[in-house]
Amino acid sequence: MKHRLVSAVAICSVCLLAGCGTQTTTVSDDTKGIITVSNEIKTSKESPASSESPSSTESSVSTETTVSTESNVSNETITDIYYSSDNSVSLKINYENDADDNTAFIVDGDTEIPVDLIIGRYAFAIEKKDIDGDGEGEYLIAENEGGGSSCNMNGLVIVDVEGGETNLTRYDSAYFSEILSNRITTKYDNKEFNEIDIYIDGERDQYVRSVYPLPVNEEDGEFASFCWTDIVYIQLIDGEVWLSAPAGFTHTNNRIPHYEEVFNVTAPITVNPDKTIEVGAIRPYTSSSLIDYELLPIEKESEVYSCFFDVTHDGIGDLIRVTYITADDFDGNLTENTFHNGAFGYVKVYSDLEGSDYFDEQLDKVVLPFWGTEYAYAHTGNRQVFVTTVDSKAYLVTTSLYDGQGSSYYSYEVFFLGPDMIYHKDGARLEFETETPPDTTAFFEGLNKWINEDSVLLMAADIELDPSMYYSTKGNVLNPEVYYSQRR
Ligand SMILES: [Ca+2]
Ligand SMILES: [Ca+2]
Repeated sequence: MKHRLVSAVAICSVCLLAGCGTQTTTVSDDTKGIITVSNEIKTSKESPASSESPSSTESSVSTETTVSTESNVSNETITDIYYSSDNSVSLKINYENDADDNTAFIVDGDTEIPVDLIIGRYAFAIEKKDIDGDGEGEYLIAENEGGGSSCNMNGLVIVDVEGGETNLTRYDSAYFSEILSNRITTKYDNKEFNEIDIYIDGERDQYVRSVYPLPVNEEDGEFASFCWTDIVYIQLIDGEVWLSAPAGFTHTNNRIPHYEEVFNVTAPITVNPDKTIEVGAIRPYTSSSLIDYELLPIEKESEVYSCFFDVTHDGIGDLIRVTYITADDFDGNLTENTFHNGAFGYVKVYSDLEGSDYFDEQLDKVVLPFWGTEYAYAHTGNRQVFVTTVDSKAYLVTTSLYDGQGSSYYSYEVFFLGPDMIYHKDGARLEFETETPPDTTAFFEGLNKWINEDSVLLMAADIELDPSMYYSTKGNVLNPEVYYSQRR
């Protein structure tokens, strides 16, 4: 309730002090944190700051500073401009000495539309998209209610400009915090090992089985709950809206959330034509989804294949490498090995390296992989990874097709990457007794939608097949069909 109250006050003060037209309606739905505000727009004769538009390889935020010398009191306006992904529209935020005087404008061609945003710091975003299907674009804005070192609160605002009126539909950060709190629950039964089971929509998560809170400080007491109130991100990626947040831990005697050692969640947000929204499947990820390992002194990691795909969807190719590990055996001969946690090798993604010089041998010492997975002959390393491009966007696909000891586990995950986040686009899971398989047609049809002639099989380790290891090399790039056709 606290955040919601603050939000409502902030809206009023911004609107009054900004003098941003006539507020014709204010509808507040306290149960949902949705607030609709409507006000008139003005058309600016100033040209938009399109010359400030950054190229796609640069940060999409630029800052202009205007210093007025008219009065003795320093009167400095700092302007942040946030561009849409195609640079066609932007959001201009003017920061004044008195935060109550801050103003926000949508800049669309020659039109400047004042918009009653809650104006915190940083992390705004804007996209234009036809939400209601009337042929006219609405604006999706990730609004920043406030930010700091361990605090970031985004809300989602849908701005519809119609007949000279600007209608805002707002879902504030408290609205999303509440959804996360309600849909993510925990069981802390294994206190001996500080293990916490995560349940999403009542179902125990298969992949993030447990998380480890900070070593419990005796004064703090023990783990109390997850907390979603201080950091909530709304991201506009590829014209889609995503919710993401790290889990904060609170302790029984200390309710200030800790964000170290956290797991993150992401969920797609569907914006309906009537401007209602739905938060889709919530997916948790730990930092161990990324890669963290050290080779033994006798081991050597070599690249067998590399390619560039933009799996972070920021316009710059990301380096994807497939490696294998060799080691000196007891007689000093170089052998393929399974010493290193049974790993045969790795698939690793390094963000945004296309066009830059890098040195194979030194790469891991200079740049940390953004994402990675090991693979091995052993059943624990039994997995497959390919990279694919669908609708001009690159995705990583991981599958696990495993039959063993009478049980079968089939799964696939389609995702793209962001900092510490995995944005899950599609996936399915099947678990069955190998002797009595269910109809797997739907599973493979779903997977096949992501395979096309440009897809690259990075590697497939599968002990059920002979050969049990496939991977692309520079001279022989494999299509995933080479492997999956045998598994259908
Ligand atoms: Ca529309
Ligand atoms: Ca990229």
